[in-house]
Amino acid sequence: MPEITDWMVQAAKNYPEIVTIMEYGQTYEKRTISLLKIGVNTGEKKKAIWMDCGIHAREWIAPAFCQYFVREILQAYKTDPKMQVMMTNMDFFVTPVLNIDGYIHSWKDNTTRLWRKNRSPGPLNCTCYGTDLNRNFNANWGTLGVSFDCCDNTFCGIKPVSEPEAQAVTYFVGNRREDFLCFLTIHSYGQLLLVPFGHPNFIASNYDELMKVGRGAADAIRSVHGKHYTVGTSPDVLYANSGSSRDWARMQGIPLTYTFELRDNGTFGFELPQDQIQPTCEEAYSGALHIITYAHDK
Ligand code: ING
Ligand code: ZN
Repeated sequence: MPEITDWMVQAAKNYPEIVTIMEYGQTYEKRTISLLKIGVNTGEKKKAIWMDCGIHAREWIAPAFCQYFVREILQAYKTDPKMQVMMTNMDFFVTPVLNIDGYIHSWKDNTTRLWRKNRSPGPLNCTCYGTDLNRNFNANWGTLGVSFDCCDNTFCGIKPVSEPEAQAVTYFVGNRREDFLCFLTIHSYGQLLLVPFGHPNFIASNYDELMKVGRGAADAIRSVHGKHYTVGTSPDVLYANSGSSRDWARMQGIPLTYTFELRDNGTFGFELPQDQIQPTCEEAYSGALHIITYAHDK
């Protein structure tokens, strides 16, 4: 994690005119949650793109992807007129690691490698640690695909947005909800592009658009290394859930909200081999760029 913090500082140093670090919250263990704001300073009010990685500790390919994504858009900014236009009209807000405490815990040793949740202690009379941050947002909280047992991996917390990491995103994004065209939250694994909503009783008003753009992104992904990504809602693709950040963001009025489930399909799962990091990032970049370009051009 100090490596990722150093990397953020370097990015801001190397591109002082377009990159700034913003601190927008604290984890349970009092670590600072920060993001990179990337865009041309026009002095005007701009539209925005959200991307967060590492809301789940063990999904190590996700923070790797956020760093790859930032490097690529910064490179593209130097030479690609389209990226220059997009960075003039929009700011990119990228959080490389949201669940910092959990991420550090998952790096500790072999027994903690598959940690998923954050690291807040359970409620009274529970000796287990951690809340599933992607069940803790204020979106049909506590209704489906969650556990109220604080020892479970999908423990949704004692109330909506009980966790400081979920609070940080809720405040930051909520305060700028009209600016955001797009909210991308990056997970692994499964090779999926999930659209709202996780609750089968609700359908997004722009479901057709979300599916159309999602399928375009899946096509873009397939064209890079031939990998197949499935597009759909959680209940259609796997199982229902509630309290996800993606559903919350859509309920805030952000039109294009997606969960990326990166490689693989379960052969290695969370322990994706090193030689797949680069190709996974390459294909996911083209998928993300498809959605972002659509959001910008619309
Ligand atoms: N998956 C996500 C999770 O929060 C999800 C998203 C939900 C996928 C429901 C499929 C079904 O569980 C991971 N891997 O975190
Ligand atoms: Zn996840």
